[in-house]
Amino acid sequence: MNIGELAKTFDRDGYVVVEDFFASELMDRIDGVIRGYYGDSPDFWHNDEFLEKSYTEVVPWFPQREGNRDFDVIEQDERFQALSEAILGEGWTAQYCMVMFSKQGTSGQAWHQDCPPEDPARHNLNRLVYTSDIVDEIGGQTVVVPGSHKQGELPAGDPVGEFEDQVVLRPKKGTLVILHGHTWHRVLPITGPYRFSTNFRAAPAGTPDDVTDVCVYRNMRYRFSDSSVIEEREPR
Ligand SMILES: O=C(O)CCC(=O)C(=O)O
Ligand SMILES: [Fe+2]
Repeated sequence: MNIGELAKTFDRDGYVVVEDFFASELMDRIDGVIRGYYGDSPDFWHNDEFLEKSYTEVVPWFPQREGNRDFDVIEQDERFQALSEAILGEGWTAQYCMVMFSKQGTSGQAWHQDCPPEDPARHNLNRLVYTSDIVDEIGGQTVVVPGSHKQGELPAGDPVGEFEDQVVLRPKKGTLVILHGHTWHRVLPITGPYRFSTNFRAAPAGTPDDVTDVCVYRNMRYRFSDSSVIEEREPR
């Protein structure tokens, strides 16, 4: 692994994919912990307006907030930390670990930016770990637009339409995907039984903890802290 090269790719594309970053046995163990937590049919916590407008159907879990220590070994991996530092710079901080679960027949996630892009320096970093293969038979592929972290606001328009230059990622078990919060991204619908990813969010020095409170979609800006649509967006 050449950390300098990976950081350069990240800076150019707004994301970088590293296959086989985590050992298969570790992934199997974490995968089991997550499946055990969700069981068969987790409940949704978002209100209906969010589900209806956002085309985003995920059930989040913050294991470390509940005292679960199974995920610490990933967070503490030295290569993981070194790559994070190369991308975020000195003084970066880990925010939280969040598992995002989607069940069969749900729409995945619409196009979004995790936080508003007006200040290019103010952003979160997604460090996404996949504990089992994302395959076309199950769906839930992660889609990104390369370089869009430097192109400002996600254009208003069809929340789940296609971009010409989009790239579909199919991360395998053990793959690490590092994704800039301003990069335009989405998750395709889930056709198989379920799909999840585990996100170790981090941020550059000085980033407020609530940097991802407002999410930018193609049809709205949504604020999670009070479950409200703070801006409706129309294509020009
Ligand atoms: O689960 C994924 O592959 C992407 C999730 C996502 O949008 C995020 O972590 O901000
Ligand atoms: Fe996201």
